[in-house]
Amino acid sequence: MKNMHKGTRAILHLDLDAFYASIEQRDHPQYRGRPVIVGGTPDRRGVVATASYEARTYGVHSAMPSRTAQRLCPDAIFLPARFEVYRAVSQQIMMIFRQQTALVEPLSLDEAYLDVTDTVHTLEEATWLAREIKRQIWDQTNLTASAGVSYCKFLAKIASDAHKPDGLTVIPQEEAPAFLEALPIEKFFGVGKVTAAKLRGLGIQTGADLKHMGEERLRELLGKHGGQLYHYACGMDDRPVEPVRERKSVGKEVTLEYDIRNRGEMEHILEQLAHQVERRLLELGIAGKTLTLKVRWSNFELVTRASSQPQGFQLAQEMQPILRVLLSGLFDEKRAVRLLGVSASRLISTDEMRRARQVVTPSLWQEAPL
Ligand code: DCP
Ligand code: MG
Repeated sequence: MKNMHKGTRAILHLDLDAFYASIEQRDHPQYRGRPVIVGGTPDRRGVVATASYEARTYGVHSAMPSRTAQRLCPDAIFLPARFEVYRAVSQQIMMIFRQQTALVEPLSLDEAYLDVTDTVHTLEEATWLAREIKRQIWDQTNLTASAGVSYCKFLAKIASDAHKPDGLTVIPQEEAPAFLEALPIEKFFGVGKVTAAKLRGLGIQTGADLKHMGEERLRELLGKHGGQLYHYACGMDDRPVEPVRERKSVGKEVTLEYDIRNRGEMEHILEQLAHQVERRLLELGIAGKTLTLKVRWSNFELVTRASSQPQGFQLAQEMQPILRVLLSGLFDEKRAVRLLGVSASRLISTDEMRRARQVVTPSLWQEAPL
């Protein structure tokens, strides 16, 4: 195989398969080969964090209400998440990545980009390296990962998703145009349900359609993101792999499909956002001391309101009452909202939070006879 062109990068994307569920099957052999769902229980309005591949054949997937999952797959085994274990495995795999290159950008506990341009000479070598990393993950953790190899982040990520589980997919630069032309728009980075529906409404189904539409029209339609999408459709993505920086906040926000005025609806959306923030906090083993609500009104004006919680917060149920108070400070029945966001900042570790919450039991109480 010929050497890579000067200036061409070699990017790997690695993503573990059914991460939480695979760890549960690894640690509980009696669940292997069976449909396992990690997440909230069906009776308590829980949601699915992830499902084993056995459960996925029934249509179960992440973020689905657990009750729906149980209906689809009555034999499913529901297990609570063990974040401490998942975090420890995550540290193991990130260590494997960092042995190969310092340019590791984790995206979540089980997923990272690696820039191995300086480690390999050819795409073929990059592929061997990906195989070697998969082998090391298996040897050290007994878990499988899927890998994608390409010349940019966007394609490396799509490649790792192409043949899950335990896949290894390479998209060389010369094959990228044909691959992208056939790619459904939903697979493009940043295209969610709303954008996809909008594009499909205009008859745009694939990367080829995006390309034909041209940069200008896409920009008119989707703003700055439209321009980015056009570049992706042309196989251009020069975003660098960025090793982690210190995290200052954990937040989630959503631009609504339609502007809303209804307070109940806003509270419902904030509840969902709080759950997503909770998940990230639990994954990272941290808590917040400041909770911020962000609102963008329909005229694009942006406002935030924050509340300080000295004992720290981590769970959605702890955030919800605070968010309701923050919302009532902003709510205006005459104004419509187009974006809502929730974020946690002034981050502390779970241990620090526990210590801050510890109430010293008076010794008198302990010694008092029953
Ligand atoms: N996760 C979650 N809630 C979601 C999505 C994911 O709690 N809505 C958690 C559980 C997953 C882990 O994050 O195990 C990693 O997410 P992935 O999207 O990589 O999904 P999986 O690793 O479970 O499956 P896949 O094989 O598709 O990567
Ligand atoms: Mg995964």
